[in-house]
Amino acid sequence: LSSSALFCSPRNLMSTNNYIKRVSIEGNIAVGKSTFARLLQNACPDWDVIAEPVSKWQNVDQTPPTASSPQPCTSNLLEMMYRDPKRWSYTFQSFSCMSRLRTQLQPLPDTLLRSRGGAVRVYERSVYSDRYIFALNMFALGCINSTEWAVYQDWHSFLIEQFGHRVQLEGIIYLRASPQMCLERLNRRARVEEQEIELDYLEKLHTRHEDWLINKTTTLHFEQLMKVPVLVLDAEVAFEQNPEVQDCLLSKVRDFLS
Ligand code: DCP
Repeated sequence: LSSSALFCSPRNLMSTNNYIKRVSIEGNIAVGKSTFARLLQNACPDWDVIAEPVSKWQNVDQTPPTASSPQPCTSNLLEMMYRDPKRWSYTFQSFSCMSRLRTQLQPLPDTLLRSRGGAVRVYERSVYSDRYIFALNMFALGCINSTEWAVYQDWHSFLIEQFGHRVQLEGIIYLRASPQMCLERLNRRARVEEQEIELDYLEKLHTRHEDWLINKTTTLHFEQLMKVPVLVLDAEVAFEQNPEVQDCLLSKVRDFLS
């Protein structure tokens, strides 16, 4: 089977399932994906917006709580990855991708499944940005070695072959802003694990987004992914406190999905 045969057409899903339109929001670190996802959820309450499971990466359970030790023992894999990327990048990238897939595979609530015209499910990032933005970047930086990269690609391709049809994207919303703006927002939100991130790292991630979503020069291993339409939204302007900009962005998303 070629990988394209493994992606059944979303329209065909209607005969077995109700139709689900899935889109992912992509963009650099701190560009505003979560804010935009919340905005979509408020404007379209019958859409199923799935947040990125960052808190799971910050709290990896080591041991379950017991009667004698009721506090669960957790480790912060996000912090470990930024502190020692050579040691922890592969572990982080495997855990973040698995936990994302698990979250995104959750069944849609029945009420939403029955929405007229089909349900809309919005993902904050995808298993594709995990691979073609972050893991690939860590490999290029030498923080994931060639054996780890071969292993990563092997299980990632296998998972997409097995589950790709259940997280298949019908569209990608690319929130695009300069790396300088992302750095400003990153410093403003001050997530402790990210305090050492420099402009250079955000520039590399920006180039990876551009290569994948605009220039289309990234080598993708899933034929269907190459055909997914991309809506590019200008995220340089702050939209959080600006209802006019929000309305404009929302109408572009509605047009894109109609
Ligand atoms: N991350 C990573 N590798 C991945 C996915 C995420 O290294 N495969 C890191 C980058 C960030 C953190 O995890 O430090 C969360 O990344 P996102 O860009 O996905 O989410 P943000 O919360 O930064 O996005 P936004 O501020 O746009 O909502």
